[in-house]
Amino acid sequence: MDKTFFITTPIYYINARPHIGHAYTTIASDVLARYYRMIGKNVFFLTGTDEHGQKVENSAQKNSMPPKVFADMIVKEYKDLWKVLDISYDAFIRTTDEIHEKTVRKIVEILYEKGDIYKGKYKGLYCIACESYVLETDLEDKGKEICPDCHRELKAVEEDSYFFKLSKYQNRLLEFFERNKEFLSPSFRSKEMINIIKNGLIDLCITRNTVEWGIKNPIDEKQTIYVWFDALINYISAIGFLDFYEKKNDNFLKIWPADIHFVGKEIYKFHTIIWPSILMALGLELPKKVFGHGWWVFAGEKMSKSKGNVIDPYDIINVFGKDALRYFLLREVPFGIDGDFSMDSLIDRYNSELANEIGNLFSRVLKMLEKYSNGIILECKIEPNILSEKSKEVIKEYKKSMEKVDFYNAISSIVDLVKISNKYIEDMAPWKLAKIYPDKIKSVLYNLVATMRIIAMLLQPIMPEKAGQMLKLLGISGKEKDFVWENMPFNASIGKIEVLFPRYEKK
Ligand code: ME8
Repeated sequence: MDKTFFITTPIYYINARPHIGHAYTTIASDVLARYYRMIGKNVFFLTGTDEHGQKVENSAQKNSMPPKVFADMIVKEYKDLWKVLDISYDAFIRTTDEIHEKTVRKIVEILYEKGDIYKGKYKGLYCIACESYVLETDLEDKGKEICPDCHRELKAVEEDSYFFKLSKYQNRLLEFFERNKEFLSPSFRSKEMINIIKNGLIDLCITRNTVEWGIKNPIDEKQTIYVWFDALINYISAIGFLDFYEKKNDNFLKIWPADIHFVGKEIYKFHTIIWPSILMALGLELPKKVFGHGWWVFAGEKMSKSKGNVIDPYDIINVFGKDALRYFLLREVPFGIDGDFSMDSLIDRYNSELANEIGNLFSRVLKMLEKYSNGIILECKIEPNILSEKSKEVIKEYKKSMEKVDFYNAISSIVDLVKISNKYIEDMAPWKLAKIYPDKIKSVLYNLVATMRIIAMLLQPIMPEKAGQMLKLLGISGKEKDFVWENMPFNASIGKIEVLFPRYEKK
């Protein structure tokens, strides 16, 4: 049997509620998971939450809650949102899960025994808020000890710490990048990583002495493990690495390596330098791809919890519906680059494509079917025509785009097919045919309905609920997967006509 196609999202920090940015990555992962399931692959789709560290401890304190109780509350918000958005994950890993904690501790022990983790002394500057050590060379203003990320004052520290030998993997990593041009997408991001590696990697301090809320270091229980070292391991703790290591249970190898790690562009460095090095140290295969997508910005600034300029997904879902949100996020901007979020562009996209093109096509054709054939798809001779030809082209283009993780292009090709179908109605003018050639109208309506079945099918990963409703409207139940235009059955009886996407009038 084929290897399971393994898709992951980042595990999200739980210091605040999920916003559009988190929904974006998770929706993209879900669309790809649904696409691969639709074409018959076994898929394992993993998401989860990153729950340890100072930031979470601080947020919990502000809310007067113990960190785990606070975490449970935010995790529920994530799970509720994923349910509303129809996210079809197979597993949800929390870094506070026992299996995860055990796996992280085991990995620290394995690498310590191997000599890839060693005890040393860290002397330098530390940002408490970011939980990161800052090099003198990274200071923005050389005279001022201010964190380059959060701009808070840095603390000078000297303490016993444990280090992961990142430097040891530098050359192998460079070779890997050079041999695997597709590893980091979009490809323009690879150059930057290659330069970082070429400039030399220094060993990574993986323990913290001042952080309470975290996984204890098995070698020195007074310390906690650095959140990023803890978090990256989720990708294997969730799929049975421990059982594989301790009991030789090879279910793990049916899923690992990841086929794609979806991440935002601010964290692909962790995923393409630190994570592969940890995997090399463990003797495991490296992920096939890390996709570093762009950011949603708001009025030019990155949306973030700390800036307080975040868009609440429910504000959109409650007005336009979950599928419109799924569609918009992947349709508005090519996946690799940044996008400026605005309500005006959402409304324009919704009205012009969902209401006026897709919705209109369905309502016009269904009304004609009611009027001219009692709501039944009548038998007729099936002949190649512009719509069958265009459908075949679009199916090819769509598959190619999905496999390149180019959601924008995949959706554009569907929209093209919809536009051509609407134009076909104008050109054929069935209302005129009805009077002169009553037989010809059967084929025209069949051609339209067969194309609409393909449109609905292609939309299934993107708008699962609406696509299901479209198929029902065409009188076909169940999930269609065949992609054969001619497979639209005769005698299907259309459902009760409903408006798929009511037009939104700007207030
Ligand atoms: O970084 N636009 O968690 P996090 C697009 N726990 N995507 C955005 C976004 C925006 N404005 N804001 C957030 C962490 N995202 C770590 C990850 S993985 C082992 C550990 C998305 O809660 C995007 O995917 O800060 C980004 O990488 C992720 O949320 C960061 O989530």
